[in-house]
Amino acid sequence: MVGNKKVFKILITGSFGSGKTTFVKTISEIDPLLTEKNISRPERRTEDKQTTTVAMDMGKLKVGNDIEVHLFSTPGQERFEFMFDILSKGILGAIILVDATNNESIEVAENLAKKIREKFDIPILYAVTKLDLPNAKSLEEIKAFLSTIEDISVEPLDPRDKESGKEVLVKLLSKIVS
Ligand SMILES: Nc1nc2c(ncn2[C@@H]2O[C@H](COP(=O)(O)OP(=O)(O)OP(=O)(O)O)[C@@H](O)[C@H]2O)c(=O)[nH]1
Ligand SMILES: [Mg+2]
Repeated sequence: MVGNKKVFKILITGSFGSGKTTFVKTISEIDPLLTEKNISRPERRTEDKQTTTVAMDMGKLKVGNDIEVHLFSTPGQERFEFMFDILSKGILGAIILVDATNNESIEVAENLAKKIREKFDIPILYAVTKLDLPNAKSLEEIKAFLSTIEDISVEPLDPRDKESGKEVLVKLLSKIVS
């Protein structure tokens, strides 16, 4: 609590390039703290994605009059995995992004959910990105793949779109306060 304000720390995680940084940039009301560096592995670099997160993204927004949300998002590359423990300290909820165009993203998301569940008893949501792209799996297909994991709902998300981003965040917040 800061005055009457409740501060909710939320973790955003998910596979490389699933849209974590885009999500924080889109919904943050402050200029977000970003740690982007040029991608060193050429096979991971595309015209649309030249940089990757090497430490974290941090953004903030207000929801209603008395909730302040602090968003922390992880790097997606395996070699920065150690940041997970640092960033997840004190989180009240987590959003795991699943890239609908990348099959590996599903397995990564499930492993992240397990990792969060081992340490925290908090609400988690899966948010599926890139559903508009021609090579994307459908939301239903992704739901079917993820259905073995207990009580984590699967929502569509376009991290480039503020309304879409806020909708997903509010769904998570309502689970936290209920
Ligand atoms: N068409 C489309 N593009 C998307 C969508 N979500 C994300 N992208 C694009 O995919 C790229 C994602 O890049 P980032 O936001 O850097 O992803 P990230 O998860 O932070 O990546 P790392 O930090 O490297 O793990 C950006 O170019 C986004 O514009 C989507 O729903 N539709
Ligand atoms: Mg990033």
